[in-house]
Amino acid sequence: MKNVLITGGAGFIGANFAHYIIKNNPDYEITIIDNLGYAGNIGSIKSIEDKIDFVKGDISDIELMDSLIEKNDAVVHFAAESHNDNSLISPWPFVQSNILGTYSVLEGVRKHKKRLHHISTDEVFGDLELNETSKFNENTPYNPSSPYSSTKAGSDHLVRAWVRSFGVEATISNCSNNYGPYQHVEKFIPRQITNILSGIKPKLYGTGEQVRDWIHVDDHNSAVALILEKGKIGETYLIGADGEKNNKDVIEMILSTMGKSSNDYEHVKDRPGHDMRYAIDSSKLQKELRWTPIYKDFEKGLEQTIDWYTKNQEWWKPQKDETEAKYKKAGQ
Ligand code: NAD
Ligand code: TDX
Repeated sequence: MKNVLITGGAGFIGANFAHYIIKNNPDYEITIIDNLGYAGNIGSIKSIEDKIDFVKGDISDIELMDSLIEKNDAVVHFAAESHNDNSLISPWPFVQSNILGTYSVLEGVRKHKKRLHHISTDEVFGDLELNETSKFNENTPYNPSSPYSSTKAGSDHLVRAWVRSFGVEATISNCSNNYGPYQHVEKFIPRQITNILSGIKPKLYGTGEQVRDWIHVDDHNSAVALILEKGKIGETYLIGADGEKNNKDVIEMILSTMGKSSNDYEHVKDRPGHDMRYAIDSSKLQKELRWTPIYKDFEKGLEQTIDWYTKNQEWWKPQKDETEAKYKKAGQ
């Protein structure tokens, strides 16, 4: 397998995946398709522009996807509307990109008999209680809470149906919360880092007791690359690195790492339907494919991420004012 089509490769995880593949699998030929919506940033793949083909287009364009998929051996499908808060204001783009877009990808791989790896989220399982120890695994029933997670759940079901009904050669992975370079400033960790760098107080939703299971984006992507090569067709793999932390602890860690007082933040309006806790049991991936994460120290990974946002202000500054204006309107 050599020619790989990455959907959503100008977004956070897809762009990091392209960088990862160019570094670790130099025999792959990469094509990226991205519609460069608000979350797509061509600057994220600028340093590898001579090593990839870039196509600006929409994944729900069936004819375009058909022609791109025909020319490639495999598709790694990252493209999606990805932000919960946006899905609570305007759900339609989520239905369009996440459901119709995935349908279009599936029809392309079905027609041309190509390999697909579909990227999904742990949010399809809903949430766990704060005071329980259980984690999500591959047998956890689907129970999504938000328009975002329900459209991702819908896309997973489409993939499974295309595998069973049409013999499409696909795998699925569901990962926990990613952090690292090139993440849009609307997301929790980059929002707080760039707030501090802009002289704005970090914003914590509600009490901040909600728990997220943090994983460095390179660990997510090493797992995706492994599943693409060695994953069993039709299987789902959960990706996580035992990184549970509550939001209050993370915001305090960011403040103190950046030399500020750890209580120098504001509580703002909580997210409606806010999921309480996510936690991944990734033992299937670790045992069957021998995957292991590298970034085991969250504080160190966070320091590197803070350093990246400090040194790459020209990458995020153009999006900052618009993003904060949107949050201000929502009381957050
Ligand atoms: P992102 O919003 O940063 O990137 C998504 C990219 O897809 C953007 O570049 C956007 O322009 C593109 N895109 C969206 N709709 C498109 C369309 N119709 N046609 C073409 N391009 C389109 O999101 P991300 O955080 O990089 O997430 C990537 C994938 O990983 C998503 O499928 C998401 O559900 C999944 N995921 C994300 C996380 C996380 O913590 N960020 C965790 C688990 C799974
Ligand atoms: O300013 C903020 N303050 C705050 O307290 C923001 C933006 C968020 N939060 C809280 C909400 C969540 O509990 O931080 C937590 C993380 O928020 P997000 O970064 O919006 O991530 P989340 O909603 O958990 O979803 C993320 O992980 C799973 C990604 O955005 C999804 O694409 C992925 O599927």
